[in-house]
Amino acid sequence: MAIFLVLMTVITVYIFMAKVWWFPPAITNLGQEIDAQFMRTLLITGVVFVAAQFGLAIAVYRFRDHGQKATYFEGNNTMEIVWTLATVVLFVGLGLYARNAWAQVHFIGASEGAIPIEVTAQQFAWNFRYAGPDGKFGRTKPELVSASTGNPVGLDSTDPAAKDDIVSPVAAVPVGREVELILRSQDVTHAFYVRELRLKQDAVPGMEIHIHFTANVPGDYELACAELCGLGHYRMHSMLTVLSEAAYEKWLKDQEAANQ
Ligand SMILES: [Cu+2]
Repeated sequence: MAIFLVLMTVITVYIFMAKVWWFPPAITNLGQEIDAQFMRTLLITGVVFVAAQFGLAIAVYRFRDHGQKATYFEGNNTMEIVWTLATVVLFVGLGLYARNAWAQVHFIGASEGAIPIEVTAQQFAWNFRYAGPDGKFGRTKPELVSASTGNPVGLDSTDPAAKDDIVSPVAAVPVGREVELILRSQDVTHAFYVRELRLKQDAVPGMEIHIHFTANVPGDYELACAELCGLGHYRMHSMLTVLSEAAYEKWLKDQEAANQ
């Protein structure tokens, strides 16, 4: 048993240190902050884990059966207080360390110049709406929603502001610019999740939920639905493409032309 404990601990530590199964690199400053917090947490819990498992292995070996009589004692109040307090200090301390990253996502809104993109989730697809040249989202009506006739978000064509709105099944954003997502759902709860953004947020029917990010590295990143939302959940995914400013402008123009 002692040998098993030591082996299990060494293998576990190796898997984490060698990053055998690891997440892809973060592409936002916030993502890097979250990773730093993750590493802090992992380091502290890792030290506690190794100490606890080795301690257990030593106890198992030292107090193995020599035919001696077992004795009983009532516990140790000082030890109880010490490890409870140590746990409280660690938890609160890590929480305080992370408050800045948490606040950036949940308490601080997007800045003035952020590009708004409306994200509509439905079983089992994503749609992204851009406001178009007028910078205004046009009216939508639930009764006009019809994916099969090419109107997945229910754009109302009688509203002039809706005419230039761009709807796309994939998302493109310019590198280094802040983007504000407005998350909506047409049916059940879905979740927007892009690993490289380190951002996961539910889309809830009847709510508009705002999140924001600034992607720093161009590339294609998979967007997966992270909420079990029905039988087709496994295939509910899309792509987030981070483009240079010029390529982004061109992409928008192409979408406009395609939407005409
Ligand atoms: Cu979903």
